[in-house]
Amino acid sequence: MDIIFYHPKANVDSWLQKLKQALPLARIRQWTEGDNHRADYALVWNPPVEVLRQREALKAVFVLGAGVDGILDKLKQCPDMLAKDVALYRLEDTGMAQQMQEYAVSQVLHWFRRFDDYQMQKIAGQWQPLPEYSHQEFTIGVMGAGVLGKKVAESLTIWGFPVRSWSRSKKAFQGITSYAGDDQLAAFLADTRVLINLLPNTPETKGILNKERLNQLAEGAYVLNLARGAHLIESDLLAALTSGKIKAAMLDVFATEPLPADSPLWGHPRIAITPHIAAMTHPSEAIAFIVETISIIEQGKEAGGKVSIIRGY
Ligand code: NDP
Ligand code: OXD
Repeated sequence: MDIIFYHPKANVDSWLQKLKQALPLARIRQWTEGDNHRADYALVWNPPVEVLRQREALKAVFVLGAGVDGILDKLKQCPDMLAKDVALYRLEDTGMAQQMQEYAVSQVLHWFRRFDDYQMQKIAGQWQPLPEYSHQEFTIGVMGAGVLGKKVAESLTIWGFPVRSWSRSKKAFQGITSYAGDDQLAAFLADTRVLINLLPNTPETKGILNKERLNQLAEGAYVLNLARGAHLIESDLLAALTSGKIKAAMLDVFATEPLPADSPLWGHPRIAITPHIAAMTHPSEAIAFIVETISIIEQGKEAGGKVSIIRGY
């Protein structure tokens, strides 16, 4: 079995070493320019078209992350990048759900216990206990109830917050109120105090966090964007922060990454920023998932993590 690997930023030697340990019988190589030899599988992140186009013997491509918007955008521009019979897989969880839970729980508790307000008071040298928030007025709304959204929503129920989710199809998760489809979006947003975005970036969800949607949230709501910068209209968020409709936001993803030095988001006192690290791909866990999936494919069975190119996630 031949496997090609391409990742523009990762430690390639370390990946190759781990892959060779996990698949000792496979021939595994890093893709380099001009390589047009056969490969059964391709493991990629943001690949140039040449990594996949007309690749002899290719059975499946593994995207080395959870989101597939990057590769699907490229496929739209170059439809011959992937032959119709080549399956596309993504990483499901592989340690990312726990990272998302840690991120979301720590930030929700930070806001709930008013540590943002106390930080402002500290800067002003003010000693002033503030009224407590109640769990009942802190409804958490998780957009996207897939592999990551479900786990994040579950981890917040434990703290006693009312938790709701929004997805395309209705869910029956214990302790979580499910809203589904465009018809129920307004009801989902109404009364949501903390909005956590874990949607995939598709033509339907692009720009979904806009003025109209932000205005439907509870007064003084909080926004946590953990999915993609393309979901959020940054200028609409800034306006909603100025009006007080939104009290604070924490953003891990941005319309342009790295976030440009002149972005007004940097200096905003009510916006916290992390550089797209909410959930990283951990090679060992990712490789375990890929090895298992290849074994299922080789047995001619259906494996999890298969992307629907038509659906866009
Ligand atoms: P999944 O594909 O498992 O879940 C996607 C969820 O979104 C599903 O519940 C789906 O509904 C819902 N959804 C999709 N389209 C719509 C729509 N039009 N309307 C309503 N709901 C919709 O994805 P993951 O949970 O694995 O990942 C989510 C995203 O998180 C990734 O696409 C990626 O962009 C982002 N991400 C960010 C990271 C970071 O470090 N910041 C790291 C990893 C991922 P249904 O269940 O009905 O299909
Ligand atoms: C991913 C990401 O999609 O890191 O995996 O954003």
